[in-house]
Amino acid sequence: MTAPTLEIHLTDDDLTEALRADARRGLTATPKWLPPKWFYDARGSELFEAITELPEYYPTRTERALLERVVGEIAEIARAEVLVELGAGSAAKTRLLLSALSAGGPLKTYVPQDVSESALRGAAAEIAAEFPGLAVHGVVSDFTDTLHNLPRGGRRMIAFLGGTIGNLVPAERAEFLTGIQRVLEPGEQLLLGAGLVIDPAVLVPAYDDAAGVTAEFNRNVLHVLNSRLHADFDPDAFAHIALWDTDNEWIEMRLEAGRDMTVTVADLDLTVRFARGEQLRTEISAKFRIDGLTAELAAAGFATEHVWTDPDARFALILAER
Ligand code: AVJ
Repeated sequence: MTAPTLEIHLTDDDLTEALRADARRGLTATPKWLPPKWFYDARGSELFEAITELPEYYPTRTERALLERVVGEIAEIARAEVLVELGAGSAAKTRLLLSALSAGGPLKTYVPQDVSESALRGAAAEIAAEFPGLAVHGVVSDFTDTLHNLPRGGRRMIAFLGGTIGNLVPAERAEFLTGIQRVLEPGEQLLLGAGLVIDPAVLVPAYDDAAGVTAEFNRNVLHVLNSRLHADFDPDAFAHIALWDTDNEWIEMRLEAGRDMTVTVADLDLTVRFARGEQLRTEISAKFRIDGLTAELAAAGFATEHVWTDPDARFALILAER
């Protein structure tokens, strides 16, 4: 086995700098908001892993079962030499893809990308040990602006799984998909996992579980502000809210202030006032209709080759070609 290599385009200082900018912008806006990527420090990543095991949170297990069922077909159509996985994290679903793509296929290289160096280091080492014939080259970067750092050479498939595309608003999605289209050569592919619009009675509990794990995950963004920017939020004074926005067809998570409060973000020299009942938006998680998503892909220069869905039509895997 060859030892995995790691390329770092994003340092801890870069992350702090980006959080400073996002916090200043979001906390001084009306209404207040924060981007969802700041949930994921070590504790937030653990809480997310716990969410994926909740009875109410269907997306992860649905996508995994679907991937298990169709991964052979994907490998046959894709015939990729390089698998690039955006937001690879712990690379849990990747094994399925790697096994299928390397079984008799031309796969030579795996390129996991993530913002978390520690998650990536661990995952890259494990994968390299499990797939001795594979070159593993990790990239620590922010997927929204570091696509140009992805290695070239060899027929590539970029996988973006888990439904994370739903964290982007339509304009951001267009920019993101166009960015991917630009780094790909004609004939190279994108494998996209996306949650579908379903009954809100199933959807909403997935983001508002009975055990309160999602609530704790939501409040974790305040813990991140406290530790990274020396803010003095009292996270427990905020209530978790998850609602289905029928017009935009997305889940919106918010944190609602339980009382009037004045919060200081020391590293920003910023004082933020919350009125009792005021809500801070922390995430959107858009759900899609197949037609809408293939249209968005087409607008970004992708031709949809194949769409697979689970039996309940809750989740889709889409293979699209540049
Ligand atoms: C990791 C972005 C796919 O939107 O479903 C889980 C994050 N938020 N519960 C999602 C999340 C609340 C998740 N993604």
